[in-house]
Amino acid sequence: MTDTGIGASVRRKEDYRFLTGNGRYLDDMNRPGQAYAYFLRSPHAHATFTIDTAAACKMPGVVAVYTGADIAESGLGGLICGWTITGKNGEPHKAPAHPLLALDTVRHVGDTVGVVIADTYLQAKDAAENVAVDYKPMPAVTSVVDALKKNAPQVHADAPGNLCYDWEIGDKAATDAAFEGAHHVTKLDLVNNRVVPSAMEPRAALGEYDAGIDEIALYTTSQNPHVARLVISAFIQLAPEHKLRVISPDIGGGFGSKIFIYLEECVTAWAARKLNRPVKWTAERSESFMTDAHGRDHVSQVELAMDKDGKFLGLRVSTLANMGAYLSTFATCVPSYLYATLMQGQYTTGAIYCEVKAVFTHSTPVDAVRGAGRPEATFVVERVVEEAAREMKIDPAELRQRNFIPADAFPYQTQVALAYDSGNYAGSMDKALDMVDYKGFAKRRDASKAAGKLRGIGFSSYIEACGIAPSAVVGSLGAGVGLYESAQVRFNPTGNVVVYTGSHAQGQGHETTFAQLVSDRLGVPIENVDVVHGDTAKIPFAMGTYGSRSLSVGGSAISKAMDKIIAKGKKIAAHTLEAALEDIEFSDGNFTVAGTDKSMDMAAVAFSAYVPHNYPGDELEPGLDESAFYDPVNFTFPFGTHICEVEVDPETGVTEIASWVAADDFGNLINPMIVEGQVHGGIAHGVGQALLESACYDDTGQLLSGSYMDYSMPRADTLPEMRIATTETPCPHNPLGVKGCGEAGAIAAPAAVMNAISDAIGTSNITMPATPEKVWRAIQSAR
Ligand code: MCN
Repeated sequence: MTDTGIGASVRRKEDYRFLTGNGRYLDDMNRPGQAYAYFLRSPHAHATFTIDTAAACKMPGVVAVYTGADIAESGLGGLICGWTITGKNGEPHKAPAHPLLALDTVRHVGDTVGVVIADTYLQAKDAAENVAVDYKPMPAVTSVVDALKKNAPQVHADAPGNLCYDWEIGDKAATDAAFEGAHHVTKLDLVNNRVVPSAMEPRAALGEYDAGIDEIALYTTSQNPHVARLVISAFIQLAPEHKLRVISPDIGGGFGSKIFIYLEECVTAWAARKLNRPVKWTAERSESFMTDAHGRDHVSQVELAMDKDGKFLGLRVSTLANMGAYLSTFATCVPSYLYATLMQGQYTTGAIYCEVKAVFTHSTPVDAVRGAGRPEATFVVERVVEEAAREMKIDPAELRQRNFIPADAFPYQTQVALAYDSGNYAGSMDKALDMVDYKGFAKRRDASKAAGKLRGIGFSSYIEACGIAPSAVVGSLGAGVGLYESAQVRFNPTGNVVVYTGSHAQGQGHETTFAQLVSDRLGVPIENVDVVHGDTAKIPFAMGTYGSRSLSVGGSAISKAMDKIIAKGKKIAAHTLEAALEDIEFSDGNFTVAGTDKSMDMAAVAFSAYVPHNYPGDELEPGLDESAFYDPVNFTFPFGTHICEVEVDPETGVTEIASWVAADDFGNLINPMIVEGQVHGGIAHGVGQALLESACYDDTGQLLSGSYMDYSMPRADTLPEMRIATTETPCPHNPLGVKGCGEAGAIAAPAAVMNAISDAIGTSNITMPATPEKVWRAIQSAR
């Protein structure tokens, strides 16, 4: 290992730019003559409306005011969901229309009824006050449970009973049979609270039209610019597709919320062309709360059947999942294939059945937020396992150990479609137990007790399927597109390298880790490797970043492109050194004729590639610039055990996280420091959900926690020092042997926190977020 190669904790190359205020964020970008868009949002969760824009159009600086009728007149399509779920009845999910601007009915607070475009943002905002919208409010429903009740307000006429789909996975008969023979069954009712993604940078879009060539450049905060290009060009009827260039500059956090196609970017691009003038929009924070896709929001019942030794015989899960008012781009797959397929957990459970009803409500659309389905699955499995341990009076670590899939059982076909690639679950548990000093816990509990506090310990042994890709697999599960990744590795004549990657970072450090891959393999100094992402005019068609896929899929595409660079380099070296191709060996950045001291380094090969004098025609083209597309055969399956210790004050219900240890397995690590940072961020995310965060609606559908005055985020002092270790079980099917790490903490953490609180207060009857009030009440009810 070099000090900049694979496995080195290289400092992040991009941080100089970020820390010196030179990041290129969208709101800092301006185009000559640009106008500003202000979107008019519904204050009601459910209403019919009429709209009159005449007065607003006459306001100072106003360039145009558009409504749903204008959009419909232009023949623009609505937003679509790209993943089809086939229900128990054999029919596809219900997909009601989602117009870019509402036509005559609004279905959630923040639903968009019009857009004002003016010379300045304040003029647009002022004019919006003069758009006369006559709302006729109607009853609304925001809870999944209520939405399924008879006579509940209906969100869409073409989704009767508010049901989007009723779907199942697993063997129901075998699972029922397992329960019949069980010694003990543990049951839990669980709520997975709705969260707001809260990226530091709000969403933004800036459309610029070039009438001379009929092209739109759309700057937008997208995690996947090519998917945005494909979909938005179709929505706004700009053909051919490449007439839309999507540029997604530095992104200040996404956490999933910037994967989706949103109406604002479509309308901004469309209006820029219609007006032949750049149009810019940046969300205000309250708009982010109302319109960024939310996450989670499940209500579940789970039952675990065991034999007398605590062996897991069967798991039965029934979940209601909130879709919100409209289907966001990937909403349908989150509570189905990204959720129920993880119900095997790390265990050999013999039979599993999970059914999911996806439900429309008058609330903000729900889609993927960091973890997307997998935190919800881990929460279900790990909460019920911990409760089972308590009921069976078996130590929770021991109960897990009795049920772990053994290390020699991989690849392991689960009961719920997935085949785990590799793992050593007992190994990560052992490491975590060592770190936490499990034996010393009783002493620590006593010490807390002496100080008037309740101490608890909670485990979360999570598994996730990430590296979301295999095109064949996701296609067979209903995805509208394949999910591969692309890369181009381009040498310049002077021996430095530009990597064009289809992955796109929102803070994950790709410019460093991807450069490490190149430096390590091709022997180019890391400072001579630049990584370019986020511009459809520069990078090959690609699928972007989500599902912790960038290293395992995007990095593997880079690896494949480097294979081609080396193969080409060998040809150049063979020609230049007048040797047979099969005699050329490549290592440490040098091409050497085997058994001789004749060699050329990478820089010399690159220079030769661009200044050839006598390359033999068809056999050897000039240039050293190779592309690759990589489509893996399977997901990757990171795993680990997190152990959280809490201290609860029984007088106030305040929970303090006393310690956190984690033993994670992400296969081979490219940059351990970046990985650790990702795990820290993920844990903070999950702790936020467990202790603080909740998107709450009142009975009329108002988002009560619609600002940071009411929506509480974790801060540095919410978190303890986190001790993170890794085991390394390489992924067997990608060339780097890596697994994703970007979501692991958020997946593991909620269950660990809630298990620790339950242990401390002696009851599982507590829901997230475990606010002091709820904890205090749970303590009183358990007395
Ligand atoms: N890495 C590594 N070795 C490994 C695995 C990963 O060195 N074995 C490095 C990668 O090269 C990359 C980083 O760790 O620099 C994360 O890699 P990966 O797990 O492939 O995840 P992605 O880069 O695809 O990022 C997506 C993931 C997701 S899905 C969310 S949501 C998320 C997250 O990452 N959102 C984030 N981390 C985030 N971090 C920040 N700062 N901001 C967000 O919005």
